[in-house]
Amino acid sequence: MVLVPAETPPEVKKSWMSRLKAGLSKTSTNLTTLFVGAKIDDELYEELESALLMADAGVEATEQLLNSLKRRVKEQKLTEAAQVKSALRSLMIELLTPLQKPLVLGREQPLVMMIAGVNGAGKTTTIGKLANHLQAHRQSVLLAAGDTFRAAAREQLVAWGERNNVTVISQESGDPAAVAFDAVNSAKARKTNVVMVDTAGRLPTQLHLMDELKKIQRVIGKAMPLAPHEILLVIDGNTGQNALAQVKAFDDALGLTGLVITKLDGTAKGGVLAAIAKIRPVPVYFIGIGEKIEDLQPFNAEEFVDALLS
Ligand SMILES: Nc1nc2c(ncn2[C@@H]2O[C@H](COP(=O)(O)OP(=O)(O)OP(=O)(O)O)[C@@H](O)[C@H]2O)c(=O)[nH]1
Ligand SMILES: [Mg+2]
Repeated sequence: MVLVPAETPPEVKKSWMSRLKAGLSKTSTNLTTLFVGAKIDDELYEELESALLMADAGVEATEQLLNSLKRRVKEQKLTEAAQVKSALRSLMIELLTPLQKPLVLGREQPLVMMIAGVNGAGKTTTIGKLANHLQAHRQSVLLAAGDTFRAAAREQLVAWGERNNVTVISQESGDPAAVAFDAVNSAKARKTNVVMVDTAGRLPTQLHLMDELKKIQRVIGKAMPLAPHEILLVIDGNTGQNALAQVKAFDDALGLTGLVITKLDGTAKGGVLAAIAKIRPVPVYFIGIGEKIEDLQPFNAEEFVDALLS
């Protein structure tokens, strides 16, 4: 069983798309106005290069897109700026499509997911939204409050648990690895489908905290061999080029299986997905487009590019 975006009612989807478009509107204005009434010349390519770099697409992805675009314009003998824009659309979809991968459910019981990321990226909120999403797909859910540093963090997860009517395993002042261990064992006993382990925010440069994450991962494996099955990194979509550094660092430490990009409803630039696709293509399972429980949507490359280029 997989998570299928097709089950989303059309009116909900429309509001998602408009929020995503609004969030990415600055980038999309930069990327689209340069084509208006333009001639296909060096100036057009230079403006496009600047717009892509400003959108945080990074040097490598920008270069690849420009080179492929020039080649395509030549091969297909394109003469109108609008045709070039549409060729860019196809190339961007090609670049981002490898990131589009569904989260496959039901392959383990319980399916154990560990959620990591820097401070304030949206980990706990994403877990709350995901709990709702998974329940809509008839999965029972258990949450582990692995952010044991702050009482407020625990309470925040408990509140999401109450909103979703889901049990939260927590300890007053426990070791996060022990909380995760208990949660997995409890899910095994209760035959729960999915366990999500929340973790405290940390910078990849805080080596002792990265070691702590590795310990949580290792200890989960003691409760259930081959778990955690999913290791998700949550990234704030407004982070810019540093998002790529985060993906690399957390992937090197933990072996990421997926990403969630949050806050794309804000003032995110969006281009960083191109940089991720080019340099470290970890699948993007979901994007966050708001603070509410329903504001999570599976990543779709074509929809995303259309939000960027329309
Ligand atoms: N607009 C918007 N806000 C979001 C989104 N996701 C999360 N937030 C907000 O971002 C803030 C931080 O979210 P948290 O879920 O607490 O982030 P966290 O990664 O758990 O933070 P720490 O545990 O402190 O590291 C909260 O105010 C959330 O409501 C989103 O997709 N859009
Ligand atoms: Mg949190």
